Amino acid sequence: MNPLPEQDPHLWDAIAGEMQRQRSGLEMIASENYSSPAVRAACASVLTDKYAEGYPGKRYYGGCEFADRAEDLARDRAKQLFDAKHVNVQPHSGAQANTAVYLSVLEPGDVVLGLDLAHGGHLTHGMHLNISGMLYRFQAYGVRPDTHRIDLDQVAALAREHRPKLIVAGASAYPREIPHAEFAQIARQCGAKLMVDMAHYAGLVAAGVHDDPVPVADYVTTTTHKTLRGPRGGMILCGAETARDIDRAVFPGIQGGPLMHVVAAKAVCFGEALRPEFRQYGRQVIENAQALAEALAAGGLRLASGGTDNHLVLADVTSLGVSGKVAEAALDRCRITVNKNMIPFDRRKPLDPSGIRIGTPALTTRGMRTAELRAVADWILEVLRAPDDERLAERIRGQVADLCEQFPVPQGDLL
Ligand code: DSN
Repeated sequence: MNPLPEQDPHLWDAIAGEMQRQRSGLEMIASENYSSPAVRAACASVLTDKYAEGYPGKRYYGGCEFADRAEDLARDRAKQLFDAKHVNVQPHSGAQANTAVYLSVLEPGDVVLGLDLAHGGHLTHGMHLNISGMLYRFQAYGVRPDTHRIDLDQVAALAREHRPKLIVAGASAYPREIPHAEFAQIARQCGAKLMVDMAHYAGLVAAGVHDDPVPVADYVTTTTHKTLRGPRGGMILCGAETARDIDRAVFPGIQGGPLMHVVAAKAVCFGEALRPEFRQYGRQVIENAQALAEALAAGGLRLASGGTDNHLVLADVTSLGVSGKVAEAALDRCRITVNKNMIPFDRRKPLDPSGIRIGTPALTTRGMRTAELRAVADWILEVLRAPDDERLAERIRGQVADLCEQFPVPQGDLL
């Protein structure tokens, strides 16, 4: 029985409101998804009560036999899923995973290459207000102005000039496949290690529909809650020779006790991703994103790189006369959730940029396919052409509600 409505009605209002928001709106934030009832059951389990500092078989607390079992399941399944030699499933988040790799490989002041935040990078790839940018000397590479694809010539030139100790590949808002092998070659040529942050597309890698960084990268970091569709958290994959250093960097380097309920939920997530139907899910995420991209482009939206080969589309909404901030708010009123986003070479500012980022992982989890994504693209275009039209918004809200009813979220009876 759920004790919250009676015991803590104020908090329960917030949770129930979020549940209703998820059910009745179209979640199109590219980094979000709907976890399964089984993932959430593990998250809500008694493992939240357990201290298990250390690793299976080597803990600093007694009573860890069941925590060990859960963590072993998570590690073994992740190794199988990604064919990795070593896995650390304890990072609380993707940011922690990245920070642990930096701690293990770098000394303060070392030079690192990372994708410019304004070109789709992530704040943990050297943003000046993030610990990565404070401790290490990141040099930013970008995308090419003509293709909006990563400028590998620039990466190679920066590598020759700065001799980085680490090259970071991976992105937060990049609609194309990351060229892992090319990054690995550049890293080898300049004697750098390669870290790939596949947080956004880990589920696509697991599904076999995105180039796999594990065979070529020294370190692969990820979150588990985006395309991978698990609980909110992080993970590091690496070779046997760096396993000990990575484990030490996570604990005791940057974290104390692992969140064992989340580790257990990661085990559930990896088990789900190992099933054959997850491969179909990954394929559909990409097909849906491509259908969305084609329909948006046909309606006059300029797309970064002209389209997508992954789970997201980056659209320049100024081509329809609105800013990213206005677009996000207008779509929100219609219960279509996206986020404003810088586009490459944006002349506007991060808090009111020229673009929006739109993703298909969550809608695909609801079972939507290309026909539904084309319909959603048409609604997005209608709203962006008339962001203040309240009668239009009312109609779109109705259409969104009908679609949501047709494709319920997998929330089950759990919270
Ligand atoms: N905040 C995540 C995203 O939306 O891409 C990355 O950590």
